[in-house]
Amino acid sequence: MALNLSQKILAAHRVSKDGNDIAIKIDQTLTQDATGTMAYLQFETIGIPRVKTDVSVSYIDHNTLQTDYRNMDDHRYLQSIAEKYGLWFSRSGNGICHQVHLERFGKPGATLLGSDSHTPTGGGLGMIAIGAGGLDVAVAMGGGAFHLTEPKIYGVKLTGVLKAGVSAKDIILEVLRRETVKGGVGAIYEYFGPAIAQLTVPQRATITNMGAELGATCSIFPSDEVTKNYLAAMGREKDWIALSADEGASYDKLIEIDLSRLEALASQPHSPDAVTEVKKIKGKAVQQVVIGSCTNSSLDDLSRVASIVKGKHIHPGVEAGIAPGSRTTLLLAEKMGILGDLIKAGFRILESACGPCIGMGFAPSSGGVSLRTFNRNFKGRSGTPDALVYLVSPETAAAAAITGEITDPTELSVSYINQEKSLLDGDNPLLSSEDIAAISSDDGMLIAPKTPEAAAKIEIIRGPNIKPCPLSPQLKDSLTLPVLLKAEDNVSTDDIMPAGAKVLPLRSNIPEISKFTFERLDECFYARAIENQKTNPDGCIVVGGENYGQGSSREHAALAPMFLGVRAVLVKSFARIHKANLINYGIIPLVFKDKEDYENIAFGEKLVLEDIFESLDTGKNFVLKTASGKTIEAINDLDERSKAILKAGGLAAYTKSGGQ
Ligand code: MIC
Ligand code: SF4
Repeated sequence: MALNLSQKILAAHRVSKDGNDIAIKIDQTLTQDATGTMAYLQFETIGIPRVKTDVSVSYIDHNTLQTDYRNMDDHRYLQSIAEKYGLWFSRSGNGICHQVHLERFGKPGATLLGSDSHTPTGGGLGMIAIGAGGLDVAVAMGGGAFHLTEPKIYGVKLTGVLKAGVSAKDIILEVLRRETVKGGVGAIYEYFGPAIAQLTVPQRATITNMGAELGATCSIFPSDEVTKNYLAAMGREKDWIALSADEGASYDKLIEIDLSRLEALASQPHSPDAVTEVKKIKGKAVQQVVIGSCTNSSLDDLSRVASIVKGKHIHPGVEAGIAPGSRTTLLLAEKMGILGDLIKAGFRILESACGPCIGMGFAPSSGGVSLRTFNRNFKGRSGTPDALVYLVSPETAAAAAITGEITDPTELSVSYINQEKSLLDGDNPLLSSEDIAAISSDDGMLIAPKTPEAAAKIEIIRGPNIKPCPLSPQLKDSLTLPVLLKAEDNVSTDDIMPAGAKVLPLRSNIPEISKFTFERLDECFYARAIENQKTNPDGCIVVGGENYGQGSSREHAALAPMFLGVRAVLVKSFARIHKANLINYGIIPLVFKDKEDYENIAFGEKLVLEDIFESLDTGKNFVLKTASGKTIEAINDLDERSKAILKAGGLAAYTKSGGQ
């Protein structure tokens, strides 16, 4: 049978299948510092002396503001963990995890599990790269398989040729426009077609990265000559293999995009799928432009910006910043001379880290319009609650930086250095093969795994802010749960547990961070939950709409509610990673059988969830009784392993008792 590429890689890694639940072997893992501390605290409790993967990397890229001791305490903890347990350690300053992983470790045909939702960036190299909660990554580091619902595979056929000023970001924005932020739940997007040859690996990675915003399991490109040349430029040609779908392979759905007809696009506030053509919103005054994030911070991106701004100055009404994705990118940009062009134009050069993307500085002015090349524009994520954040390509961002208003880059007359070919192919007059080789082979900011003998002598360094992970409660057969929050559709994990400069330093301290739970939706939630714990030992329930828990993989969005007594979440539909995180921490994910029932539930009323064990044992739907005696049915679509995890009181307890 002809297989598509995703099916081939999944089949080569499958270790078991139970109905719709498949388990795959994980070759590589990555963590970043904001999710890493919890992942390694969990890993330590599993009690394995050394990671069992081919490659596991711990990156420092999120918490680099260091306004007090806490961030660096986390870094030191993570470095000592890497040294003790056989991991690579990417030091702060080396770059954003996904960009560095692409450059230094990603491998066609391999599987990668990362405790960050944008791990699918690796799909640009032909990997099955999936984002997950830290606990799932801890289990994978210990050699455990990763369990997921067997995904549907959607084919995306790219034809035609991009016009000048339109690029990879516009392709993924077009997919988002058609598919929406929940269109990809349970699916892999597999790109193919004649037009992929014109997309470099970093451009492909822009597309696979932002597939996370579709809710997708991951996205993938074939591994071809373009991939080979990229890996060769990174000094890693030996990691290359050719990979593509078989002739005649089929897909669960086919999407076709003619790149010749694609226009410059923008996601409007406050959702990545609120996509429109830039020309329809042009002329709007812009106060801020930021280029960077794991989506658009490659050398390709920087060079397109430089092509537009060279010899000009940032408009007086605009503040502009640029955060190159990695130290390698920064050094290559410097060698090519484009860094100078950006500095001369007036860009503030930010460090190679997540920075403004996760609200670590560079917050826009109040009510300000900020054009960003990032992947998420949820309300408040930038650090300014009423800012209007648009997600755009580097070309659209650069055009606005110069004109001071939203400007269609296709209307500018610009000669791009890299419209049709890679900057890294050795044919680039501004960058020789020798320069590329010298810069990309400098791994000075990566610390290699220690030998087992050296590792045995390492002491783990724990600062005062690093607190143990709280345990999930034991499950009861019947729970009486007041509705402490009734939320709308598309609640993001930023809404459940915000990030930003104030909250991120608390990622290793659940009691402290829990004070911010649901803060953006309801400032009183924490106080109410604490009060409820005094009178309702069973805990409480949260009710929500469609696509609940979209966005980040942060398990703090499950852990902190768990700590505050949330025992079940009842919604119209869930985002994949968040649902898995809830189960991992023993919170029951419930989905309305009849969505109309959402209207029948009042904030504050008590719902009684009955016969929980019977539902978990037999698979029958869950039943909740309202205060007025009405019955609400919730779908029980849990696979056998998820049921067992809930019964055990969470994944940690399940794993410790020998569960696979
Ligand atoms: C994000 O982009 O929201 C983050 C910060 O990278 C998160 C991870 C986290 O919350 O630490 C993600 O995407 O998973
Ligand atoms: Fe970092 Fe932003 Fe990428 Fe998340 S989306 S990994 S915060 S750059």
